[in-house]
Amino acid sequence: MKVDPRRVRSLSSRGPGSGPVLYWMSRDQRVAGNWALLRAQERALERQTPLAVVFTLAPEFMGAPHRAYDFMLKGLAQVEGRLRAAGISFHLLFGPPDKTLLDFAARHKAGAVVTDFDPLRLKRSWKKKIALQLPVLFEEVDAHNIVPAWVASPKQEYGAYTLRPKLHKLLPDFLTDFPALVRHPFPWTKTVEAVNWDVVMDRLQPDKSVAPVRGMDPGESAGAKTLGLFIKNRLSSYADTRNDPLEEGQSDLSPYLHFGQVSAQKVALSVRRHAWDTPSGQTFLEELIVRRELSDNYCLYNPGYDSFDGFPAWAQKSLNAHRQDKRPFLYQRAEFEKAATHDPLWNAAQTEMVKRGKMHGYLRMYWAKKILEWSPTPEEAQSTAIYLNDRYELDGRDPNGYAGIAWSLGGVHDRPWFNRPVIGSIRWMTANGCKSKFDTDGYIRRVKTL
Ligand code: FAD
Ligand code: FO1
Repeated sequence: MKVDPRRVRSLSSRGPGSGPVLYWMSRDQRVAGNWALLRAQERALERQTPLAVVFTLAPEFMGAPHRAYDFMLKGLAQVEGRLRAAGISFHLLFGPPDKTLLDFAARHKAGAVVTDFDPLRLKRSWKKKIALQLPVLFEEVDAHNIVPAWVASPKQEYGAYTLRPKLHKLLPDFLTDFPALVRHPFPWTKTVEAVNWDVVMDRLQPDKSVAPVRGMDPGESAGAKTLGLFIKNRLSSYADTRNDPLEEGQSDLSPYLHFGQVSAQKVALSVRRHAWDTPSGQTFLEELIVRRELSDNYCLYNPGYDSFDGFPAWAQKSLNAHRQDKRPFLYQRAEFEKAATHDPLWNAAQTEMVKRGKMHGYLRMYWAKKILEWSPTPEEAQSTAIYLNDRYELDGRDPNGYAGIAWSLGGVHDRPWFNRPVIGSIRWMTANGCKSKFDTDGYIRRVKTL
């Protein structure tokens, strides 16, 4: 079964050469259920050439600390082993891809380079530079979204309500099973020695002040296990428990989805098998498919996805009208980072993120909205929220984060609410509002035991 050509976008006008095919893996760091890998193998089989996977390791990737690299590198070590079992070599390159990937492709006279889609600015700039210099075919495959982002919509959507019908119409075409990756019949020219993963972390010298998390094992198999446990123990009550931080209601899949160690399409297929027409199944699929793919839509079509000018006009206008309002509290970034505000609930949420590497989804909204209220300007609030989110969340540096913060602070994918001091018509959340939803004291106590 061929990879649907609608999943593929060419990044330059050059045709394939006769050499081996490279899959430049970046966002979708897995072997199972990976359309970019399947497309690369398709190209290699039709040209009867070897196939290699290349990962370019960028130090200080968007400020990623030790916590993120630990999870990612352990996952990549598993990818290396699974690829070797399929007769596909794995190569880890250090440094900016517009150098290292081009050198590698030239040295091995690559005939084609396939890569995975990512709407983030850094990735697009990498690809732009490479497309100018790579002398052979260069194409990207959306292996992250179930409906390829550019197929779902040609423009930025107003909200879930406008994207949802477009996705649902296309799901029958795209929410399909995956063809199997075959054992590659054309071996890589010379033997490839295994990556020495211990050396890699030393060489990276990541910021050690944000330590690896406990309790979430990295990699494809741990991701698959997490999915299995979610389906078995939590899916059936997801609709009732997902917003209560004291219930273990969420799937805990976001780190695996962020690093591409689990395929969202495989998650959707297994949820559909078990609970398609239940309220919990529908609620979960709404989050996994509509909300998640709405974030990619936002980052793909709005160049200001991480800044004030990405907000809708009504929100910019309203926030501007309240710039002179007296803030009830004012904190510097360092005080937020140390969870040193007057609000025990906010401090608990910040502490959960720092210690556990994953703040509960419901509290992320409250947490971000309070940063807006207690910062001198909306711009400073947004940069503080992004800084803390990407420094401590294991699933940080992700379109979901930029869209989630823009929703919380700037009304993106939301609508105007009643006008209030400081935040204007941005949706308001309060500690009392949280109290009416869950046992906030119990949550604060629970976080203290972390
Ligand atoms: P579940 O409830 O089990 O959901 C399953 C999956 O559905 C998630 O992994 C995610 O892929 C998707 N999903 C769920 N809720 C959302 C949502 N609101 N928006 C987009 N996709 C969603 N998510 C990240 O992956 N990385 C981030 O850095 C991030 N930062 C956020 C910051 C703020 C201020 C807000 C409001 C939300 C943020 N989110 C982020 C979205 C959401 O909170 C997390 O995806 C979710 O809590 C992850 O936990 P889970 O996988 O157990 O969620
Ligand atoms: N992608 C890469 O191609 N090379 C990297 O060195 C790299 C490091 C990295 C560190 C932390 C992190 O959260 C993500 C990282 N990614 C890297 C990208 C990641 O796989 C995702 O593609 C984006 O962060 C989300 O779109």
